[in-house]
Amino acid sequence: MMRSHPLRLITFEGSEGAGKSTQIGRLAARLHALGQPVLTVREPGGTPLGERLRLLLKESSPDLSVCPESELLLFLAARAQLVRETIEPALRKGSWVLADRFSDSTLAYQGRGRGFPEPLLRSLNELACAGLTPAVTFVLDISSSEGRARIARRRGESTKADRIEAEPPEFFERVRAAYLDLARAEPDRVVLIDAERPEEEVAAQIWEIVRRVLGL
Ligand code: T5A
Repeated sequence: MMRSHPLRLITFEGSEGAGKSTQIGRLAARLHALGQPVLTVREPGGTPLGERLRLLLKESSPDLSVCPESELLLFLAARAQLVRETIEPALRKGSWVLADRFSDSTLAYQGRGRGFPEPLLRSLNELACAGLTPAVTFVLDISSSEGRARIARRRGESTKADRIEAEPPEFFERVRAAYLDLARAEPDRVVLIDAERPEEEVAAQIWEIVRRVLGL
């Protein structure tokens, strides 16, 4: 299989409400302003199959039971489709790809959150990602209480938490710890960002790193 250019894939990770979508929007705008082609994608989602799987994965309903094994495989199915249908073709055309979650979400949520062993998840990720590794991964770090408060403010009173948001606080503490460990274990790729600061400050730090690491 033809390998895509690995250097233009940037992923954003972190707990709910950390500000990933917000920062992706800002970085995409900065790259656009420089005349750079940019594609933004989200996981699960980003393809017709992925968006349908997203609905199933987020639905919180007593009629729909999702065991941890099904959950894991559905996230991976969405990723496999996204890589082949969207990310690889965009990278081949020379576009930047900014991904709202990618393989590290599986390590954090299904690994530390649900308890699946890391070697298993790494080999499933290898299959789903066709060997693609992000050039840089920003982990937006936020306390689970602040992240949840942001989501609650955004959601308002009208809609209820989705299936994963409804997990107890300890689940999100484990997810956060997994991301911190990942940043320690892979410092050349994973950059930890304090996401409790104002949006503009976070964006400025990310932009500095993108410029420096990726040579813009
Ligand atoms: N999942 C996903 C897995 O379990 N395994 C996997 O392999 C994958 C891929 C996805 C769910 O799936 C799970 C993880 C998730 O539970 P999602 O709806 O895509 O669900 O949810 P998230 O990715 O968590 O995204 P969120 O929309 O919840 O959060 P974001 O994108 O991090 O935050 P954002 O930018 O929308 O901001 C949230 C609010 O905070 C404000 C924003 O304006 C917004 O209102 N905000 C700030 N406020 C103050 N200061 C700042 N610096 C702010 N930045 C943003």
